[in-house]
Amino acid sequence: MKIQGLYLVTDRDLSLGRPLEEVVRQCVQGGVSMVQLREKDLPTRDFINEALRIKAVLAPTGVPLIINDRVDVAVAVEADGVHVGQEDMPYEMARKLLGPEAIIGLSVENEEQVYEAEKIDADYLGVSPIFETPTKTDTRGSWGLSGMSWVREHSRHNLVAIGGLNETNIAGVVQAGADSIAVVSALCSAPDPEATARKLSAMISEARA
Ligand code: TZP
Ligand code: MG
Repeated sequence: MKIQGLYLVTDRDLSLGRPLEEVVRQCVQGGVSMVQLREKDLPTRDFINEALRIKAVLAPTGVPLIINDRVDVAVAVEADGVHVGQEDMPYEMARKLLGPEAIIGLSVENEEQVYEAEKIDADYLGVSPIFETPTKTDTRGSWGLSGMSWVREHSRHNLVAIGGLNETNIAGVVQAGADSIAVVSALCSAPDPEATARKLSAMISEARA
């Protein structure tokens, strides 16, 4: 499966008090092609209920719902896939639980992890972080544009760039080899998420052309 375009990763706390369903709906209206529900401290029951609400928003649009970290939640709500980090459930186990059709993404934070990921059939790698970002501070270093190009040269996978991305820099990241651009704050905190999604999507298409 080809992964491309603009990828929304949610953050309720950065959504300016608006219901997450509303932000997601507007972003999809503006052209987001994938949505990852990312909740770091919701109780499981609340996470599941929220996932079901977001799933209902996405169902008529065909935009896939990806669950961050929690393979159990992805199975429970029959999400389209899961995004796992290097300390989450190993790819092979997640694949076994979710089945051959699920979209499974894996974060890579250094060169060794990129080489390691050549052995698995992940649907995409999350190249993380491209730039340092206040949205996620437990990172060790950042890839930068030269790192993005390095990953493109050494990986056979679809590449989703994440971290500090917005309208000022996404064209360069696409030109450096990203198939898809994932953003949290640039969309969740946008005064008009639909207009911003439309603008960022167009920038990605133009940079690829
Ligand atoms: N993983 C790596 S950086 C990041 C995640 C979830 C946060 C990106 O947030 P923002 O606001 O798009 O910089
Ligand atoms: Mg994780």
